Amino acid sequence: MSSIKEGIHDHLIELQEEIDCIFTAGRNTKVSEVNIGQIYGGMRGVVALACNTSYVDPYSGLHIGDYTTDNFSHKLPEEIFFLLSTGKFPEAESLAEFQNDLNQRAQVPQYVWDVLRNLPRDTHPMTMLSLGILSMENESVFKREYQKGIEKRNYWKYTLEDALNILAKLPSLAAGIYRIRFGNGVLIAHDSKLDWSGNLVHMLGIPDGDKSFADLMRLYLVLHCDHEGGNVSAFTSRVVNSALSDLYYAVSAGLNGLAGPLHGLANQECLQFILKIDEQLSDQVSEEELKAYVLDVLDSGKVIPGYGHAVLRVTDPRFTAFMKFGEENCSNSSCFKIAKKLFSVVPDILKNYKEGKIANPYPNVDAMSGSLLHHFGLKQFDYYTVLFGVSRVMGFCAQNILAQGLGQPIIRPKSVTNKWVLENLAVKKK
Ligand code: HAX
Repeated sequence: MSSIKEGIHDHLIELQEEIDCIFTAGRNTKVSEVNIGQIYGGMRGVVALACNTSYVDPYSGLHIGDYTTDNFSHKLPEEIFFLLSTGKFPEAESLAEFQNDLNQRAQVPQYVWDVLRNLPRDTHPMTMLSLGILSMENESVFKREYQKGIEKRNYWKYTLEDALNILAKLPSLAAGIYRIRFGNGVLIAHDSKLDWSGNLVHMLGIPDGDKSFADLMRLYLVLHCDHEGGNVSAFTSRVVNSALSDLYYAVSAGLNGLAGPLHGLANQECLQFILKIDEQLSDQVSEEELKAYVLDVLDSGKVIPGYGHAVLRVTDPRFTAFMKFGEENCSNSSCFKIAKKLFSVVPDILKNYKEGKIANPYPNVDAMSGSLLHHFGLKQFDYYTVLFGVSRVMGFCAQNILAQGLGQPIIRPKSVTNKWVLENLAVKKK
Protein backbone atom coordinates (compact mmCIF):
# COMPACT_ATOMS: atom_id res chain seq x y z
CA MET A 1 0.00 0.00 0.00
CA SER A 2 1.31 3.50 -0.82
CA SER A 3 2.16 5.76 2.13
CA ILE A 4 -0.68 8.14 1.38
CA LYS A 5 -3.20 5.30 1.21
CA GLU A 6 -1.86 3.86 4.44
CA GLY A 7 -1.93 7.32 6.04
CA ILE A 8 -5.57 7.84 5.04
CA HIS A 9 -6.47 4.33 6.24
CA ASP A 10 -4.97 5.03 9.68
CA HIS A 11 -6.50 8.51 9.81
CA LEU A 12 -9.94 7.08 9.03
CA ILE A 13 -9.61 4.67 11.95
CA GLU A 14 -8.76 7.57 14.31
CA LEU A 15 -11.60 9.70 12.96
CA GLN A 16 -14.09 6.83 13.22
CA GLU A 17 -13.05 6.23 16.83
CA GLU A 18 -13.68 9.91 17.56
CA ILE A 19 -17.10 9.71 15.91
CA ASP A 20 -17.97 6.59 17.91
CA CYS A 21 -17.00 8.45 21.05
CA ILE A 22 -19.06 11.50 20.00
CA PHE A 23 -22.10 9.35 19.28
CA THR A 24 -21.79 7.51 22.59
CA ALA A 25 -21.52 10.80 24.47
CA GLY A 26 -24.55 12.41 22.84
CA ARG A 27 -25.82 11.65 19.38
CA ASN A 28 -28.91 13.75 20.09
CA THR A 29 -27.18 16.68 21.79
CA LYS A 30 -28.12 20.00 20.19
CA VAL A 31 -25.18 22.13 18.98
CA SER A 32 -27.05 24.64 16.82
CA GLU A 33 -30.50 26.04 16.32
CA VAL A 34 -31.89 27.48 13.11
CA ASN A 35 -34.01 30.59 13.03
CA ILE A 36 -36.15 31.94 10.22
CA GLY A 37 -33.53 34.57 9.36
CA GLN A 38 -30.97 31.83 8.76
CA ILE A 39 -33.35 29.80 6.58
CA TYR A 40 -33.64 32.85 4.31
CA GLY A 41 -30.07 34.03 4.91
CA GLY A 42 -27.84 31.42 3.30
CA MET A 43 -27.78 29.26 6.48
CA ARG A 44 -25.06 31.54 7.85
CA GLY A 45 -23.84 30.38 11.26
CA VAL A 46 -25.80 27.11 11.24
CA VAL A 47 -23.53 24.30 12.45
CA ALA A 48 -24.67 21.38 10.30
CA LEU A 49 -21.64 19.74 8.72
CA ALA A 50 -18.62 17.70 9.83
CA CYS A 51 -15.42 18.34 7.85
CA ASN A 52 -12.15 16.89 9.11
CA THR A 53 -9.68 18.34 6.62
CA SER A 54 -9.56 21.89 7.95
CA TYR A 55 -11.31 24.37 10.22
CA VAL A 56 -11.71 28.15 9.94
CA ASP A 57 -11.65 29.96 13.25
CA PRO A 58 -13.24 33.44 13.02
CA TYR A 59 -10.20 34.95 14.78
CA SER A 60 -7.19 32.80 13.89
CA GLY A 61 -8.25 31.75 10.39
CA LEU A 62 -7.44 28.49 8.65
CA HIS A 63 -6.31 25.47 10.69
CA ILE A 64 -5.22 22.26 8.99
CA GLY A 65 -4.86 19.59 11.63
CA ASP A 66 -2.77 21.18 14.39
CA TYR A 67 -1.27 23.80 12.08
CA THR A 68 -2.22 27.43 11.35
CA THR A 69 -1.24 29.41 8.25
CA ASP A 70 1.98 30.62 9.87
CA ASN A 71 3.27 27.10 10.39
CA PHE A 72 2.35 25.52 7.08
CA SER A 73 2.88 28.35 4.58
CA HIS A 74 6.51 27.31 3.89
CA LYS A 75 5.49 23.78 2.77
CA LEU A 76 4.94 22.25 -0.69
CA PRO A 77 1.38 21.71 -1.98
CA GLU A 78 2.02 17.94 -2.07
CA GLU A 79 2.80 18.04 1.67
CA ILE A 80 -0.41 19.99 2.23
CA PHE A 81 -2.51 17.42 0.37
CA PHE A 82 -0.92 14.73 2.52
CA LEU A 83 -1.77 16.72 5.64
CA LEU A 84 -5.36 17.39 4.54
CA SER A 85 -6.06 13.76 3.84
CA THR A 86 -3.99 11.92 6.47
CA GLY A 87 -3.84 14.52 9.27
CA LYS A 88 0.00 14.44 9.17
CA PHE A 89 2.82 15.82 7.08
CA PRO A 90 4.67 13.12 5.12
CA GLU A 91 8.17 11.91 5.96
CA ALA A 92 10.73 12.66 3.21
CA GLU A 93 10.44 9.14 1.77
CA SER A 94 6.63 9.20 1.62
CA LEU A 95 6.73 12.62 0.00
CA ALA A 96 9.12 11.39 -2.70
CA GLU A 97 6.94 8.33 -3.32
CA PHE A 98 3.81 10.51 -3.57
CA GLN A 99 5.49 12.96 -5.97
CA ASN A 100 6.69 10.07 -8.09
CA ASP A 101 3.17 8.63 -8.21
CA LEU A 102 1.79 12.01 -9.35
CA ASN A 103 4.44 12.25 -12.07
CA GLN A 104 3.43 8.84 -13.44
CA ARG A 105 -0.17 10.00 -13.78
CA ALA A 106 0.48 13.48 -15.20
CA GLN A 107 -0.31 12.91 -18.89
CA VAL A 108 -3.51 14.69 -20.01
CA PRO A 109 -5.40 12.70 -22.68
CA GLN A 110 -5.34 14.22 -26.17
CA TYR A 111 -9.16 14.40 -26.36
CA VAL A 112 -9.14 16.96 -23.49
CA TRP A 113 -7.01 19.32 -25.56
CA ASP A 114 -9.31 18.73 -28.55
CA VAL A 115 -12.32 19.71 -26.43
CA LEU A 116 -10.60 22.82 -25.07
CA ARG A 117 -9.22 23.96 -28.42
CA ASN A 118 -12.68 23.76 -29.97
CA LEU A 119 -14.33 26.14 -27.52
CA PRO A 120 -15.05 29.77 -28.51
CA ARG A 121 -11.84 31.86 -28.21
CA ASP A 122 -13.23 33.99 -25.39
CA THR A 123 -14.43 31.13 -23.17
CA HIS A 124 -13.63 31.88 -19.53
CA PRO A 125 -10.59 29.89 -18.29
CA MET A 126 -12.67 28.59 -15.36
CA THR A 127 -15.15 27.09 -17.82
CA MET A 128 -12.19 25.46 -19.55
CA LEU A 129 -10.84 24.05 -16.29
CA SER A 130 -14.20 22.69 -15.17
CA LEU A 131 -14.91 21.25 -18.61
CA GLY A 132 -11.39 19.82 -18.93
CA ILE A 133 -11.93 17.81 -15.75
CA LEU A 134 -15.48 16.81 -16.64
CA SER A 135 -14.35 15.65 -20.07
CA MET A 136 -12.17 13.01 -18.34
CA GLU A 137 -15.09 11.62 -16.32
CA ASN A 138 -15.13 8.45 -18.36
CA GLU A 139 -11.72 7.61 -16.81
CA SER A 140 -13.19 7.41 -13.29
CA VAL A 141 -11.85 4.37 -11.45
CA PHE A 142 -14.59 4.77 -8.84
CA LYS A 143 -17.33 4.66 -11.48
CA ARG A 144 -15.81 1.61 -13.16
CA GLU A 145 -15.43 -0.31 -9.90
CA TYR A 146 -18.83 0.79 -8.60
CA GLN A 147 -20.47 -0.62 -11.70
CA LYS A 148 -18.71 -3.93 -11.05
CA GLY A 149 -19.94 -3.87 -7.44
CA ILE A 150 -17.72 -2.82 -4.54
CA GLU A 151 -18.18 -2.72 -0.79
CA LYS A 152 -19.10 0.66 0.69
CA ARG A 153 -16.12 0.52 3.08
CA ASN A 154 -13.81 0.52 0.03
CA TYR A 155 -15.37 3.47 -1.83
CA TRP A 156 -12.70 5.83 -0.54
CA LYS A 157 -9.89 3.77 -2.08
CA TYR A 158 -11.25 4.26 -5.60
CA THR A 159 -12.07 7.89 -4.89
CA LEU A 160 -8.42 8.28 -3.88
CA GLU A 161 -7.40 6.81 -7.25
CA ASP A 162 -9.58 9.39 -9.01
CA ALA A 163 -8.15 12.13 -6.78
CA LEU A 164 -4.56 11.20 -7.62
CA ASN A 165 -5.35 11.06 -11.34
CA ILE A 166 -7.04 14.47 -11.25
CA LEU A 167 -4.41 16.16 -9.06
CA ALA A 168 -1.55 14.78 -11.15
CA LYS A 169 -3.00 16.27 -14.34
CA LEU A 170 -3.95 19.65 -12.90
CA PRO A 171 -0.65 21.50 -13.50
CA SER A 172 -0.56 20.38 -17.16
CA LEU A 173 -4.26 21.11 -17.63
CA ALA A 174 -4.11 24.55 -16.01
CA ALA A 175 -0.93 25.55 -17.85
CA GLY A 176 -2.36 24.26 -21.14
CA ILE A 177 -5.49 26.36 -20.61
CA TYR A 178 -3.27 29.42 -20.11
CA ARG A 179 -1.30 28.76 -23.29
CA ILE A 180 -4.37 27.98 -25.41
CA ARG A 181 -6.42 30.88 -24.10
CA PHE A 182 -3.74 33.59 -23.81
CA GLY A 183 -0.72 32.35 -25.77
CA ASN A 184 0.01 30.75 -29.12
CA GLY A 185 -1.46 27.41 -28.08
CA VAL A 186 1.86 25.55 -28.10
CA LEU A 187 2.03 23.43 -24.96
CA ILE A 188 5.17 22.96 -22.84
CA ALA A 189 5.88 19.37 -21.77
CA HIS A 190 5.62 18.25 -18.15
CA ASP A 191 9.02 17.74 -16.49
CA SER A 192 9.18 14.82 -14.05
CA LYS A 193 12.20 16.35 -12.29
CA LEU A 194 10.08 19.23 -11.01
CA ASP A 195 7.58 19.21 -8.18
CA TRP A 196 3.84 19.91 -8.59
CA SER A 197 3.90 23.72 -8.39
CA GLY A 198 7.33 23.91 -10.08
CA ASN A 199 5.85 22.08 -13.02
CA LEU A 200 2.94 24.49 -13.25
CA VAL A 201 5.35 27.44 -13.41
CA HIS A 202 7.52 25.65 -15.97
CA MET A 203 4.54 24.80 -18.22
CA LEU A 204 3.04 28.31 -18.00
CA GLY A 205 6.22 29.50 -19.67
CA ILE A 206 6.42 32.83 -17.84
CA PRO A 207 10.09 33.92 -17.44
CA ASP A 208 11.23 33.53 -13.84
CA GLY A 209 14.93 34.38 -13.63
CA ASP A 210 15.36 34.52 -9.85
CA LYS A 211 12.67 31.88 -9.11
CA SER A 212 10.55 34.37 -7.13
CA PHE A 213 7.52 33.56 -9.28
CA ALA A 214 7.99 29.85 -8.53
CA ASP A 215 8.12 30.67 -4.84
CA LEU A 216 4.96 32.78 -5.14
CA MET A 217 3.17 29.96 -6.97
CA ARG A 218 4.16 27.46 -4.27
CA LEU A 219 2.80 29.83 -1.62
CA TYR A 220 -0.33 30.52 -3.67
CA LEU A 221 -1.10 26.82 -4.13
CA VAL A 222 -0.55 26.15 -0.43
CA LEU A 223 -2.66 29.05 0.88
CA HIS A 224 -5.76 28.33 -1.24
CA CYS A 225 -5.91 24.57 -0.57
CA ASP A 226 -8.99 24.29 1.66
CA HIS A 227 -11.27 26.42 3.84
CA GLU A 228 -13.41 23.90 5.76
CA GLY A 229 -16.65 22.40 4.47
CA GLY A 230 -19.38 25.04 4.17
CA ASN A 231 -17.98 27.41 1.54
CA VAL A 232 -19.79 27.36 -1.81
CA SER A 233 -17.24 25.33 -3.76
CA ALA A 234 -16.31 22.71 -1.16
CA PHE A 235 -19.91 22.22 -0.11
CA THR A 236 -21.05 21.87 -3.73
CA SER A 237 -18.33 19.35 -4.43
CA ARG A 238 -19.27 17.34 -1.31
CA VAL A 239 -23.02 17.42 -2.07
CA VAL A 240 -22.41 16.13 -5.60
CA ASN A 241 -20.05 13.39 -4.40
CA SER A 242 -22.48 12.42 -1.63
CA ALA A 243 -24.81 11.17 -4.38
CA LEU A 244 -21.88 8.90 -5.40
CA SER A 245 -21.34 10.96 -8.53
CA ASP A 246 -17.62 10.36 -8.97
CA LEU A 247 -14.88 12.85 -8.21
CA TYR A 248 -14.71 14.19 -11.79
CA TYR A 249 -18.33 15.35 -11.49
CA ALA A 250 -17.76 16.59 -7.96
CA VAL A 251 -14.55 18.52 -8.68
CA SER A 252 -16.01 20.10 -11.80
CA ALA A 253 -19.13 21.14 -9.83
CA GLY A 254 -17.03 22.64 -7.03
CA LEU A 255 -15.04 24.65 -9.55
CA ASN A 256 -18.27 26.01 -11.03
CA GLY A 257 -19.10 27.42 -7.60
CA LEU A 258 -15.60 28.82 -7.21
CA ALA A 259 -16.11 30.74 -10.47
CA GLY A 260 -18.58 33.16 -8.83
CA PRO A 261 -17.58 36.79 -8.06
CA LEU A 262 -18.60 36.48 -4.41
CA HIS A 263 -16.27 33.49 -4.05
CA GLY A 264 -13.14 32.59 -6.06
CA LEU A 265 -13.63 35.11 -8.84
CA ALA A 266 -13.18 37.88 -6.24
CA ASN A 267 -9.40 37.74 -6.81
CA GLN A 268 -9.91 38.65 -10.47
CA GLU A 269 -12.34 41.40 -9.48
CA CYS A 270 -9.84 42.68 -6.92
CA LEU A 271 -7.11 43.12 -9.42
CA GLN A 272 -9.47 44.83 -11.87
CA PHE A 273 -10.41 47.18 -9.03
CA ILE A 274 -6.75 47.91 -8.24
CA LEU A 275 -5.80 48.43 -11.89
CA LYS A 276 -8.66 50.88 -12.27
CA ILE A 277 -7.39 52.85 -9.27
CA ASP A 278 -3.90 52.81 -10.78
CA GLU A 279 -5.24 54.08 -14.11
CA GLN A 280 -7.47 56.79 -12.63
CA LEU A 281 -5.51 57.90 -9.55
CA SER A 282 -2.05 56.21 -9.81
CA ASP A 283 -0.15 54.47 -7.02
CA GLN A 284 0.61 57.91 -5.56
CA VAL A 285 -3.07 58.28 -4.60
CA SER A 286 -3.53 59.96 -1.22
CA GLU A 287 -5.49 58.35 1.60
CA GLU A 288 -8.20 61.00 1.27
CA GLU A 289 -8.60 60.43 -2.47
CA LEU A 290 -8.70 56.67 -1.94
CA LYS A 291 -11.33 56.96 0.79
CA ALA A 292 -13.53 59.07 -1.51
CA TYR A 293 -13.07 56.55 -4.32
CA VAL A 294 -14.03 53.59 -2.10
CA LEU A 295 -17.10 55.42 -0.79
CA ASP A 296 -18.19 56.19 -4.36
CA VAL A 297 -17.98 52.49 -5.22
CA LEU A 298 -20.01 51.54 -2.16
CA ASP A 299 -22.61 54.25 -2.84
CA SER A 300 -23.03 52.90 -6.37
CA GLY A 301 -24.22 49.63 -4.75
CA LYS A 302 -21.10 47.55 -5.43
CA VAL A 303 -19.06 45.53 -2.93
CA ILE A 304 -15.38 46.16 -2.30
CA PRO A 305 -13.79 42.99 -3.65
CA GLY A 306 -11.40 41.21 -1.33
CA TYR A 307 -13.05 42.52 1.83
CA GLY A 308 -15.49 40.68 4.08
CA HIS A 309 -15.99 37.03 4.88
CA ALA A 310 -18.80 34.74 5.93
CA VAL A 311 -16.77 33.21 8.78
CA LEU A 312 -13.60 35.27 9.42
CA ARG A 313 -13.81 38.28 11.71
CA VAL A 314 -10.20 39.46 11.42
CA THR A 315 -7.69 40.09 8.64
CA ASP A 316 -7.30 36.78 6.85
CA PRO A 317 -3.90 35.29 7.85
CA ARG A 318 -3.52 34.20 4.21
CA PHE A 319 -3.72 37.89 3.23
CA THR A 320 -1.02 38.60 5.81
CA ALA A 321 1.21 35.85 4.35
CA PHE A 322 0.84 37.33 0.85
CA MET A 323 1.49 40.82 2.17
CA LYS A 324 4.74 39.59 3.76
CA PHE A 325 5.75 37.98 0.46
CA GLY A 326 5.00 41.28 -1.33
CA GLU A 327 7.04 43.32 1.16
CA GLU A 328 9.99 40.99 0.64
CA ASN A 329 9.76 40.56 -3.12
CA CYS A 330 7.95 43.43 -4.86
CA SER A 331 7.35 46.33 -2.51
CA ASN A 332 7.81 48.81 -5.39
CA SER A 333 5.11 47.34 -7.61
CA SER A 334 2.20 49.74 -8.25
CA CYS A 335 -0.46 47.09 -7.65
CA PHE A 336 1.13 46.00 -4.39
CA LYS A 337 1.34 49.63 -3.19
CA ILE A 338 -2.35 50.23 -4.00
CA ALA A 339 -3.43 46.94 -2.37
CA LYS A 340 -1.51 48.00 0.73
CA LYS A 341 -3.06 51.47 0.74
CA LEU A 342 -6.54 49.96 0.39
CA PHE A 343 -5.78 47.83 3.45
CA SER A 344 -5.07 51.00 5.41
CA VAL A 345 -8.37 52.70 4.48
CA VAL A 346 -11.06 50.12 3.62
CA PRO A 347 -11.60 48.42 7.03
CA ASP A 348 -12.47 51.71 8.76
CA ILE A 349 -14.84 52.68 5.97
CA LEU A 350 -16.63 49.30 5.98
CA LYS A 351 -16.91 49.31 9.78
CA ASN A 352 -19.07 52.40 9.58
CA TYR A 353 -20.88 51.69 6.33
CA LYS A 354 -24.44 50.25 6.23
CA GLU A 355 -24.85 51.04 9.95
CA GLY A 356 -22.24 48.50 10.93
CA LYS A 357 -24.05 45.72 9.09
CA ILE A 358 -20.90 44.44 7.33
CA ALA A 359 -19.88 41.56 9.58
CA ASN A 360 -16.19 41.54 8.66
CA PRO A 361 -14.59 44.76 7.36
CA TYR A 362 -11.16 43.16 6.95
CA PRO A 363 -9.38 41.79 3.86
CA ASN A 364 -9.66 38.17 2.78
CA VAL A 365 -7.08 36.20 0.76
CA ASP A 366 -8.24 37.72 -2.54
CA ALA A 367 -7.33 41.30 -1.62
CA MET A 368 -3.62 40.74 -2.24
CA SER A 369 -2.97 37.62 -4.32
CA GLY A 370 -3.76 39.11 -7.76
CA SER A 371 -1.43 42.09 -7.26
CA LEU A 372 1.47 39.71 -6.72
CA LEU A 373 0.66 37.54 -9.74
CA HIS A 374 0.37 40.68 -11.86
CA HIS A 375 3.76 41.91 -10.73
CA PHE A 376 5.43 38.64 -11.76
CA GLY A 377 4.06 38.80 -15.29
CA LEU A 378 0.81 36.88 -15.01
CA LYS A 379 -1.30 39.76 -16.23
CA GLN A 380 -4.39 37.94 -17.51
CA PHE A 381 -6.63 38.28 -14.48
CA ASP A 382 -9.33 36.11 -16.07
CA TYR A 383 -6.90 33.30 -15.31
CA TYR A 384 -6.44 33.90 -11.57
CA THR A 385 -9.36 31.81 -10.39
CA VAL A 386 -7.90 28.84 -12.30
CA LEU A 387 -4.86 28.97 -10.00
CA PHE A 388 -7.18 29.21 -7.01
CA GLY A 389 -9.02 26.19 -8.43
CA VAL A 390 -5.86 24.13 -8.93
CA SER A 391 -5.12 24.56 -5.26
CA ARG A 392 -8.69 24.17 -3.98
CA VAL A 393 -9.13 20.86 -5.78
CA MET A 394 -6.79 19.43 -3.10
CA GLY A 395 -9.41 20.33 -0.51
CA PHE A 396 -12.33 18.98 -2.59
CA CYS A 397 -10.48 15.67 -3.05
CA ALA A 398 -9.41 15.27 0.57
CA GLN A 399 -12.87 16.19 1.91
CA ASN A 400 -14.59 13.67 -0.35
CA ILE A 401 -12.10 10.87 0.33
CA LEU A 402 -12.53 11.26 4.10
CA ALA A 403 -16.31 11.60 3.91
CA GLN A 404 -16.50 8.40 1.85
CA GLY A 405 -14.11 6.62 4.18
CA LEU A 406 -16.36 7.53 7.09
CA GLY A 407 -19.42 6.28 5.23
CA GLN A 408 -21.16 9.67 5.26
CA PRO A 409 -24.60 9.48 3.64
CA ILE A 410 -26.14 11.51 0.83
CA ILE A 411 -26.63 15.17 1.87
CA ARG A 412 -30.25 16.21 1.81
CA PRO A 413 -31.41 19.03 4.12
CA LYS A 414 -35.12 19.86 4.26
CA SER A 415 -36.48 23.00 2.62
CA VAL A 416 -39.79 24.71 3.29
CA THR A 417 -42.11 27.13 1.50
CA ASN A 418 -43.19 30.60 2.62
CA LYS A 419 -46.62 29.08 3.24
CA TRP A 420 -45.09 26.55 5.63
CA VAL A 421 -43.24 29.31 7.50
CA LEU A 422 -46.34 31.51 7.71
CA GLU A 423 -48.35 28.61 9.08
CA ASN A 424 -45.67 27.78 11.62
CA LEU A 425 -45.49 31.38 12.77
CA ALA A 426 -49.29 31.41 12.87
CA VAL A 427 -49.19 34.60 10.79
CA LYS A 428 -51.66 35.49 8.10
CA LYS A 429 -50.42 37.27 4.97
CA LYS A 430 -51.84 40.82 4.85
N1 HAX B 1 -18.25 45.56 0.38
C1 HAX B 1 -19.48 46.07 0.51
N2 HAX B 1 -20.49 45.48 1.19
C2 HAX B 1 -20.19 44.34 1.81
C3 HAX B 1 -18.92 43.75 1.76
C4 HAX B 1 -17.92 44.40 0.99
N3 HAX B 1 -16.71 43.90 0.83
N4 HAX B 1 -18.94 42.62 2.46
C5 HAX B 1 -20.18 42.48 2.94
N5 HAX B 1 -20.95 43.52 2.54
C6 HAX B 1 -22.36 43.70 2.75
C7 HAX B 1 -23.15 42.56 2.12
O1 HAX B 1 -23.30 42.76 0.72
C8 HAX B 1 -24.44 42.62 2.89
O2 HAX B 1 -25.23 43.67 2.38
P1 HAX B 1 -26.80 43.46 2.07
O3 HAX B 1 -27.40 42.91 3.33
O4 HAX B 1 -27.25 44.83 1.71
O5 HAX B 1 -26.87 42.47 0.95
C9 HAX B 1 -23.97 43.02 4.27
O6 HAX B 1 -22.69 43.62 4.12
C10 HAX B 1 -23.86 41.87 5.26
O7 HAX B 1 -23.04 40.87 4.68
P2 HAX B 1 -22.05 40.02 5.61
O8 HAX B 1 -22.87 39.25 6.58
O9 HAX B 1 -21.00 40.91 6.15
O10 HAX B 1 -21.33 39.08 4.56
P3 HAX B 1 -21.82 37.71 3.93
O11 HAX B 1 -21.42 36.61 4.84
O12 HAX B 1 -23.25 37.78 3.50
O13 HAX B 1 -20.94 37.68 2.60
C11 HAX B 1 -18.96 37.90 1.31
C12 HAX B 1 -19.56 37.40 2.63
C13 HAX B 1 -17.52 37.43 1.22
C14 HAX B 1 -19.76 37.29 0.14
C15 HAX B 1 -19.04 39.44 1.28
O14 HAX B 1 -18.28 39.97 2.34
C16 HAX B 1 -18.59 40.03 -0.04
O15 HAX B 1 -19.40 40.13 -0.97
N6 HAX B 1 -17.27 40.45 -0.15
C17 HAX B 1 -16.71 40.97 -1.39
C18 HAX B 1 -16.41 39.82 -2.35
C19 HAX B 1 -15.27 38.97 -1.85
O16 HAX B 1 -14.23 39.46 -1.46
N7 HAX B 1 -15.46 37.65 -1.93
C20 HAX B 1 -14.40 36.68 -1.59
C21 HAX B 1 -14.60 36.05 -0.23
C22 HAX B 1 -13.52 35.04 0.10
C23 HAX B 1 -13.68 33.87 -0.78
O17 HAX B 1 -14.61 33.09 -0.69
N8 HAX B 1 -12.80 33.72 -1.67
O18 HAX B 1 -12.96 32.75 -2.57
